[in-house]
Amino acid sequence: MSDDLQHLKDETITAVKAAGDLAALEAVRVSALGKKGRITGRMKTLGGLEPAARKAAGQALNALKNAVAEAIEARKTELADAELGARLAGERLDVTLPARPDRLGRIHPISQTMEELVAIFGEMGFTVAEGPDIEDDYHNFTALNIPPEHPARQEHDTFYLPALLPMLAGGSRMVLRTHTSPVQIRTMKKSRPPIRIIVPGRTFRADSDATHSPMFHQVEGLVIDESSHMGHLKGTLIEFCRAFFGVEDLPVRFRPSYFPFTEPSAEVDIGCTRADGQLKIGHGDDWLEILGCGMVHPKVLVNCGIDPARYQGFAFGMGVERIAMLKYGMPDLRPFFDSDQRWLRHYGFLPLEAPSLVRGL
Ligand code: 2NL
Repeated sequence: MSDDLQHLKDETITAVKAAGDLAALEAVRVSALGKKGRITGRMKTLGGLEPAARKAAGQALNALKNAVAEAIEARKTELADAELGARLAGERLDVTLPARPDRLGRIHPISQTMEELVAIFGEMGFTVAEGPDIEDDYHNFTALNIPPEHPARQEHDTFYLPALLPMLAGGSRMVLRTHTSPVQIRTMKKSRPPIRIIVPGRTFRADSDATHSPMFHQVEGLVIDESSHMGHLKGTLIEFCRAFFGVEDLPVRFRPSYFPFTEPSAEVDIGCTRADGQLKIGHGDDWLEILGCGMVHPKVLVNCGIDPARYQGFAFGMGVERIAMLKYGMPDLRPFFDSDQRWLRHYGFLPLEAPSLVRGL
């Protein structure tokens, strides 16, 4: 190789090695091998040479061209590797860092309370049943022995759906369920006793003030077998109240009441004190109503195809918002469904601090 060519090679390869990034390397490539590049320029002069000289010069130039192209490829790989390395270093994540406490979400008090109810009744042998929010008039009212003229059926208490598909409900309009009882009706219709279920879920009534939300939650329970009686009802609900409020000797009282779907019926109160505007659950001279219950009415059993001469049982129902407010000292119902982050941070539960049956409620 001529000194001249050697010089061109050294210069070009030095420039290739000095290129600091892919753009600089491309500039070097164009200046050497591009249309107007120095090596390309030399190639163009070959035509004017004698055949013998042309062959030798051609081989030398080709070797030079290949050496430069090879050096460019090698440098390109080096630069790409370095670029990737720098990006990876910049994007490094420490997955072992603890979560930021201010970014943690919260479990909504309704979810938390429902889980507590499921845990307590689950320990007692109940399973969970669910059903649709939209019901027909029969499952929400008629099967439950609620008469046609009952005030709950009135337009201003119940959300009726537009009569778009009357054939689906046998001519009557569909409703947003006003309680979770239709799920018990459906369960009794489709299964044989013994039945032991609780039914947590969303319910709807056309009511809105400081203590009523048009959408709220209930948990109802149902036991049907050949021998469960009022004594079992009382034992189950006393045990439930004591587990839920975490007071071992909590006073519990059964007060006669009326529901169309149970006979006899009772309301359940727990002992409390109201001293200087402060409510304290547990003991004292006052009572607080927390749920309703009774022996399932024979007419309801018949409506569900269950023989009341052979089977009997009890049912109960409670409002989830109400018992959550009592247990966790929440003064107002309205923020439950405002999705206000400050309220949720204050009253919501962290997964690991949430009370559970396993660790003692
Ligand atoms: C309350 C009272 C109650 C029931 C719900 C029920 C369901 C069927 C048959 C018989 Cl399918 N009873 N449920 C019984 C008594 C009371 O709820 O105050 N709820 C918030």
